[in-house]
Amino acid sequence: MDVVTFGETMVVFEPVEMGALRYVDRFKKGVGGAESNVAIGVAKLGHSVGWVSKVGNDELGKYVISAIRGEGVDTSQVVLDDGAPTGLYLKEKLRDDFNRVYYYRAGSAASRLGVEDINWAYMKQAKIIHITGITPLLSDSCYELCHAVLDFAKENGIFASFDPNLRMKLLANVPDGKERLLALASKADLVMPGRDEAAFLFDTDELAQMFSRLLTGRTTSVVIKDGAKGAHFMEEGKEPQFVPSCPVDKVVDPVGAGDGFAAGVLASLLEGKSMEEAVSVGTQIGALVVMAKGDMEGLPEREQLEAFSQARSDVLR
Ligand code: KDG
Repeated sequence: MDVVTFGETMVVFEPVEMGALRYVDRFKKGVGGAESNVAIGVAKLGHSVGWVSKVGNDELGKYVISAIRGEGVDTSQVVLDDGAPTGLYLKEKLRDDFNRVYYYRAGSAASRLGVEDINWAYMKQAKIIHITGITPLLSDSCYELCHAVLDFAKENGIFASFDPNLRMKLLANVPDGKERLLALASKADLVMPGRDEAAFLFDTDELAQMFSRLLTGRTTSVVIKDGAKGAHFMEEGKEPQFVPSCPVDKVVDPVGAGDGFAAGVLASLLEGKSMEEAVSVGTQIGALVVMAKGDMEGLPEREQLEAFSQARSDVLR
Protein backbone atom coordinates (compact mmCIF):
# COMPACT_ATOMS: atom_id res chain seq x y z
CA MET A 1 0.00 0.00 0.00
CA ASP A 2 1.50 3.37 -0.99
CA VAL A 3 -0.89 5.58 0.95
CA VAL A 4 -3.37 4.86 3.73
CA THR A 5 -5.90 7.48 4.84
CA PHE A 6 -8.70 7.32 7.35
CA GLY A 7 -11.65 9.54 8.19
CA GLU A 8 -15.32 10.13 7.59
CA THR A 9 -16.96 10.02 4.19
CA MET A 10 -20.54 11.18 3.87
CA VAL A 11 -23.13 10.96 1.19
CA VAL A 12 -23.50 14.41 -0.31
CA PHE A 13 -26.66 15.71 -1.94
CA GLU A 14 -25.82 18.38 -4.43
CA PRO A 15 -28.63 20.60 -5.68
CA VAL A 16 -29.15 20.56 -9.41
CA GLU A 17 -30.50 24.13 -9.27
CA MET A 18 -29.24 27.26 -7.61
CA GLY A 19 -31.17 28.74 -4.69
CA ALA A 20 -32.04 28.32 -1.04
CA LEU A 21 -32.57 24.66 -0.19
CA ARG A 22 -36.20 25.20 0.76
CA TYR A 23 -36.92 26.03 -2.91
CA VAL A 24 -34.74 23.36 -4.50
CA ASP A 25 -36.36 20.08 -5.54
CA ARG A 26 -33.71 18.07 -7.33
CA PHE A 27 -30.38 16.76 -6.08
CA LYS A 28 -27.53 14.66 -7.40
CA LYS A 29 -26.17 12.06 -5.00
CA GLY A 30 -22.40 11.73 -4.50
CA VAL A 31 -19.78 10.97 -1.88
CA GLY A 32 -17.60 13.46 -0.06
CA GLY A 33 -14.94 13.03 2.57
CA ALA A 34 -11.64 14.87 2.66
CA GLU A 35 -9.55 11.74 3.23
CA SER A 36 -11.34 9.56 0.70
CA ASN A 37 -11.07 12.40 -1.83
CA VAL A 38 -7.30 12.34 -1.31
CA ALA A 39 -7.29 8.54 -1.53
CA ILE A 40 -9.19 8.63 -4.83
CA GLY A 41 -6.92 11.35 -6.20
CA VAL A 42 -3.77 9.35 -5.46
CA ALA A 43 -5.33 6.10 -6.74
CA LYS A 44 -6.34 7.76 -10.01
CA LEU A 45 -2.69 8.60 -10.56
CA GLY A 46 -1.83 4.90 -10.39
CA HIS A 47 -0.77 4.31 -6.78
CA SER A 48 -2.16 1.75 -4.36
CA VAL A 49 -4.26 3.40 -1.70
CA GLY A 50 -6.38 2.24 1.22
CA TRP A 51 -9.13 4.19 2.96
CA VAL A 52 -10.03 3.11 6.51
CA SER A 53 -13.34 4.12 8.08
CA LYS A 54 -16.65 3.17 9.59
CA VAL A 55 -19.98 3.60 7.83
CA GLY A 56 -23.47 2.68 8.91
CA ASN A 57 -24.66 -0.78 7.96
CA ASP A 58 -27.25 0.95 5.80
CA GLU A 59 -27.91 1.77 2.15
CA LEU A 60 -25.86 4.98 2.26
CA GLY A 61 -22.90 3.20 3.86
CA LYS A 62 -22.95 0.53 1.19
CA TYR A 63 -23.13 3.22 -1.48
CA VAL A 64 -20.10 5.04 0.03
CA ILE A 65 -18.05 1.85 0.00
CA SER A 66 -18.96 0.90 -3.55
CA ALA A 67 -18.34 4.43 -4.86
CA ILE A 68 -14.89 4.62 -3.27
CA ARG A 69 -13.97 1.07 -4.20
CA GLY A 70 -15.16 1.82 -7.72
CA GLU A 71 -12.51 4.54 -7.95
CA GLY A 72 -9.77 2.01 -7.29
CA VAL A 73 -9.27 2.50 -3.53
CA ASP A 74 -8.98 -0.49 -1.21
CA THR A 75 -11.91 -0.46 1.24
CA SER A 76 -11.20 -3.84 2.86
CA GLN A 77 -10.70 -2.19 6.27
CA VAL A 78 -13.97 -0.26 6.33
CA VAL A 79 -16.18 -1.40 9.21
CA LEU A 80 -19.98 -1.57 8.92
CA ASP A 81 -21.54 -0.25 12.12
CA ASP A 82 -24.96 -1.65 13.09
CA GLY A 83 -25.47 0.99 15.79
CA ALA A 84 -25.08 4.31 13.97
CA PRO A 85 -25.90 5.75 10.54
CA THR A 86 -23.69 6.94 7.70
CA GLY A 87 -23.25 10.71 7.84
CA LEU A 88 -24.61 12.92 5.12
CA TYR A 89 -24.40 16.50 4.01
CA LEU A 90 -26.23 18.88 1.75
CA LYS A 91 -24.73 21.58 -0.41
CA GLU A 92 -26.55 24.81 -1.16
CA LYS A 93 -25.56 27.07 -4.04
CA LEU A 94 -26.91 30.56 -3.49
CA ARG A 95 -24.80 32.37 -6.09
CA ASP A 96 -22.05 31.43 -8.52
CA ASP A 97 -19.46 32.33 -5.91
CA PHE A 98 -21.30 31.47 -2.70
CA ASN A 99 -21.99 28.00 -1.33
CA ARG A 100 -23.12 26.69 2.03
CA VAL A 101 -23.00 23.19 3.43
CA TYR A 102 -25.17 21.55 6.08
CA TYR A 103 -23.86 18.52 7.94
CA TYR A 104 -25.94 15.65 9.32
CA ARG A 105 -23.04 13.78 10.86
CA ALA A 106 -23.33 14.09 14.67
CA GLY A 107 -23.24 10.57 16.14
CA SER A 108 -22.44 9.07 12.74
CA ALA A 109 -20.77 5.68 12.40
CA ALA A 110 -17.46 7.34 11.48
CA SER A 111 -17.53 9.46 14.64
CA ARG A 112 -17.41 6.15 16.58
CA LEU A 113 -14.11 5.14 14.99
CA GLY A 114 -11.46 4.36 17.57
CA VAL A 115 -8.09 2.74 18.13
CA GLU A 116 -9.77 -0.68 18.43
CA ASP A 117 -10.96 -0.49 14.80
CA ILE A 118 -7.47 -0.30 13.33
CA ASN A 119 -5.66 -3.23 11.77
CA TRP A 120 -2.08 -2.19 12.53
CA ALA A 121 -0.56 -4.81 10.22
CA TYR A 122 -2.46 -3.10 7.39
CA MET A 123 -1.27 0.35 8.46
CA LYS A 124 2.29 -0.89 8.60
CA GLN A 125 2.36 -1.49 4.83
CA ALA A 126 1.86 2.22 4.12
CA LYS A 127 4.62 4.45 2.81
CA ILE A 128 2.51 7.52 3.62
CA ILE A 129 -0.30 7.97 6.13
CA HIS A 130 -2.49 11.01 5.48
CA ILE A 131 -4.96 12.48 7.95
CA THR A 132 -6.92 15.71 8.21
CA GLY A 133 -8.09 18.00 10.98
CA ILE A 134 -11.68 16.93 10.41
CA THR A 135 -11.27 13.55 12.12
CA PRO A 136 -10.00 14.81 15.53
CA LEU A 137 -13.05 17.05 15.77
CA LEU A 138 -15.56 14.24 15.23
CA SER A 139 -15.18 12.72 18.71
CA ASP A 140 -12.71 11.99 21.50
CA SER A 141 -12.18 8.46 20.22
CA CYS A 142 -11.34 9.84 16.76
CA TYR A 143 -8.90 12.31 18.32
CA GLU A 144 -7.15 9.54 20.27
CA LEU A 145 -7.01 7.50 17.09
CA CYS A 146 -5.25 10.33 15.21
CA HIS A 147 -2.55 10.50 17.91
CA ALA A 148 -2.17 6.73 17.95
CA VAL A 149 -1.78 6.59 14.17
CA LEU A 150 0.75 9.43 14.04
CA ASP A 151 2.77 7.83 16.85
CA PHE A 152 2.61 4.52 15.02
CA ALA A 153 3.83 6.23 11.83
CA LYS A 154 6.79 7.67 13.68
CA GLU A 155 7.70 4.34 15.32
CA ASN A 156 7.52 2.54 11.99
CA GLY A 157 9.26 5.11 9.80
CA ILE A 158 6.10 5.91 7.83
CA PHE A 159 5.83 9.42 6.38
CA ALA A 160 2.89 11.27 7.98
CA SER A 161 0.97 14.03 6.23
CA PHE A 162 -1.59 16.34 7.86
CA ASP A 163 -4.03 18.81 6.31
CA PRO A 164 -5.75 20.85 9.07
CA ASN A 165 -8.84 21.24 6.83
CA LEU A 166 -10.65 23.54 9.28
CA ARG A 167 -14.36 22.98 9.54
CA MET A 168 -15.79 25.81 11.62
CA LYS A 169 -19.08 23.96 12.15
CA LEU A 170 -17.15 21.14 13.83
CA LEU A 171 -14.78 23.44 15.70
CA ALA A 172 -17.74 25.24 17.25
CA ASN A 173 -18.55 22.08 19.24
CA VAL A 174 -15.02 21.22 20.38
CA PRO A 175 -13.69 23.74 22.93
CA ASP A 176 -10.08 22.52 22.61
CA GLY A 177 -10.34 22.08 18.84
CA LYS A 178 -7.50 24.45 17.96
CA GLU A 179 -5.16 22.75 20.45
CA ARG A 180 -6.10 19.36 19.01
CA LEU A 181 -5.15 20.48 15.51
CA LEU A 182 -1.85 22.03 16.62
CA ALA A 183 -0.91 18.94 18.64
CA LEU A 184 -1.50 16.68 15.63
CA ALA A 185 0.22 19.04 13.18
CA SER A 186 3.43 18.88 15.22
CA LYS A 187 3.44 15.08 14.88
CA ALA A 188 3.31 15.06 11.07
CA ASP A 189 6.28 15.22 8.70
CA LEU A 190 4.33 17.36 6.23
CA VAL A 191 1.62 19.91 7.11
CA MET A 192 -0.51 21.55 4.39
CA PRO A 193 -2.89 24.24 5.68
CA GLY A 194 -4.64 26.92 3.66
CA ARG A 195 -3.31 30.40 4.38
CA ASP A 196 -6.58 31.42 6.05
CA GLU A 197 -6.42 28.26 8.18
CA ALA A 198 -2.86 29.01 9.30
CA ALA A 199 -3.94 32.60 10.04
CA PHE A 200 -6.71 31.25 12.26
CA LEU A 201 -4.43 28.79 14.03
CA PHE A 202 -1.67 31.33 14.76
CA ASP A 203 -3.50 34.69 14.79
CA THR A 204 -1.19 36.16 12.16
CA ASP A 205 -1.19 36.63 8.40
CA GLU A 206 2.60 36.67 8.17
CA LEU A 207 3.96 33.77 6.19
CA ALA A 208 7.32 33.79 7.99
CA GLN A 209 5.51 33.43 11.31
CA MET A 210 3.32 30.64 9.98
CA PHE A 211 6.29 28.69 8.67
CA SER A 212 8.27 29.03 11.86
CA ARG A 213 5.28 28.03 14.03
CA LEU A 214 4.55 25.01 11.83
CA LEU A 215 8.12 23.79 11.42
CA THR A 216 8.22 22.39 14.95
CA GLY A 217 8.09 18.94 16.51
CA ARG A 218 8.37 16.28 13.80
CA THR A 219 7.39 18.62 10.97
CA THR A 220 10.06 19.19 8.34
CA SER A 221 7.96 20.38 5.39
CA VAL A 222 5.12 22.89 5.26
CA VAL A 223 2.94 23.90 2.32
CA ILE A 224 0.67 26.91 2.73
CA LYS A 225 -2.04 27.04 0.07
CA ASP A 226 -2.88 30.59 -0.94
CA GLY A 227 -6.12 30.03 -2.87
CA ALA A 228 -6.21 31.36 -6.40
CA LYS A 229 -2.71 32.82 -6.05
CA GLY A 230 -0.79 29.56 -5.63
CA ALA A 231 1.09 27.88 -2.79
CA HIS A 232 4.07 28.73 -0.60
CA PHE A 233 6.24 25.98 0.76
CA MET A 234 9.24 25.62 3.00
CA GLU A 235 11.43 22.69 3.95
CA GLU A 236 13.41 22.71 7.17
CA GLY A 237 16.72 24.53 6.77
CA LYS A 238 15.80 25.95 3.34
CA GLU A 239 14.31 29.20 2.05
CA PRO A 240 10.54 29.50 1.49
CA GLN A 241 9.40 29.21 -2.13
CA PHE A 242 6.25 30.00 -4.09
CA VAL A 243 4.48 28.15 -6.90
CA PRO A 244 1.76 30.12 -8.75
CA SER A 245 -1.61 28.53 -9.34
CA CYS A 246 -2.88 27.39 -12.75
CA PRO A 247 -5.41 29.54 -14.57
CA VAL A 248 -8.98 28.31 -14.17
CA ASP A 249 -11.67 29.09 -16.77
CA LYS A 250 -14.57 28.97 -14.35
CA VAL A 251 -14.87 27.83 -10.76
CA VAL A 252 -17.78 25.39 -10.85
CA ASP A 253 -17.39 23.93 -7.35
CA PRO A 254 -14.51 24.82 -4.99
CA VAL A 255 -15.16 21.94 -2.58
CA GLY A 256 -12.42 19.33 -2.68
CA ALA A 257 -9.70 21.53 -4.22
CA GLY A 258 -7.45 21.18 -1.16
CA ASP A 259 -7.84 17.40 -1.25
CA GLY A 260 -6.92 17.33 -4.92
CA PHE A 261 -3.91 19.46 -4.07
CA ALA A 262 -2.87 17.05 -1.31
CA ALA A 263 -3.33 14.08 -3.65
CA GLY A 264 -1.01 15.69 -6.19
CA VAL A 265 1.64 16.45 -3.58
CA LEU A 266 1.55 12.97 -2.05
CA ALA A 267 1.54 11.11 -5.38
CA SER A 268 4.50 13.21 -6.52
CA LEU A 269 6.47 12.56 -3.35
CA LEU A 270 5.89 8.82 -3.84
CA GLU A 271 7.32 9.23 -7.34
CA GLY A 272 10.47 10.82 -5.90
CA LYS A 273 9.72 14.32 -7.18
CA SER A 274 11.05 17.41 -5.40
CA MET A 275 8.76 19.40 -3.12
CA GLU A 276 8.62 22.15 -5.76
CA GLU A 277 7.43 19.71 -8.44
CA ALA A 278 5.01 18.12 -5.96
CA VAL A 279 3.46 21.49 -5.11
CA SER A 280 3.18 22.32 -8.80
CA VAL A 281 1.28 19.07 -9.45
CA GLY A 282 -0.89 19.90 -6.41
CA THR A 283 -1.84 23.27 -7.91
CA GLN A 284 -2.71 21.63 -11.26
CA ILE A 285 -5.00 19.08 -9.63
CA GLY A 286 -6.57 21.76 -7.41
CA ALA A 287 -7.40 23.71 -10.59
CA LEU A 288 -8.94 20.67 -12.29
CA VAL A 289 -11.06 19.89 -9.23
CA VAL A 290 -12.65 23.35 -9.01
CA MET A 291 -13.65 23.22 -12.67
CA ALA A 292 -15.85 20.14 -12.07
CA LYS A 293 -19.00 19.62 -10.04
CA GLY A 294 -18.68 17.35 -7.01
CA ASP A 295 -16.08 16.81 -4.29
CA MET A 296 -14.01 14.24 -6.13
CA GLU A 297 -15.35 14.03 -9.68
CA GLY A 298 -12.72 16.46 -11.04
CA LEU A 299 -9.76 14.42 -9.80
CA PRO A 300 -7.78 13.53 -12.93
CA GLU A 301 -6.25 10.33 -14.15
CA ARG A 302 -2.61 10.52 -15.22
CA GLU A 303 -3.43 11.12 -18.89
CA GLN A 304 -5.77 14.02 -18.14
CA LEU A 305 -3.28 15.57 -15.74
CA GLU A 306 -0.52 15.40 -18.32
CA ALA A 307 -2.73 16.89 -21.02
CA PHE A 308 -3.68 19.73 -18.68
CA SER A 309 -0.14 20.44 -17.56
CA GLN A 310 1.36 20.34 -21.06
CA ALA A 311 -1.11 21.73 -23.52
CA ARG A 312 -4.11 22.78 -21.45
CA SER A 313 -5.91 21.18 -24.35
CA ASP A 314 -9.72 21.18 -24.40
CA VAL A 315 -10.07 17.79 -26.06
CA LEU A 316 -8.15 14.65 -25.21
CA ARG A 317 -7.67 12.83 -28.57
O1 KDG B 1 -12.50 18.68 1.54
C1 KDG B 1 -13.74 18.40 0.93
C2 KDG B 1 -14.64 18.01 2.03
O2 KDG B 1 -15.07 19.18 2.67
C3 KDG B 1 -15.84 17.26 1.65
O3 KDG B 1 -15.59 16.24 0.70
C4 KDG B 1 -16.64 16.75 2.81
O4 KDG B 1 -15.15 15.81 4.36
C5 KDG B 1 -15.95 16.67 4.13
C6 KDG B 1 -16.25 17.69 5.14
O5 KDG B 1 -16.08 17.39 6.31
O6 KDG B 1 -16.64 18.79 4.79
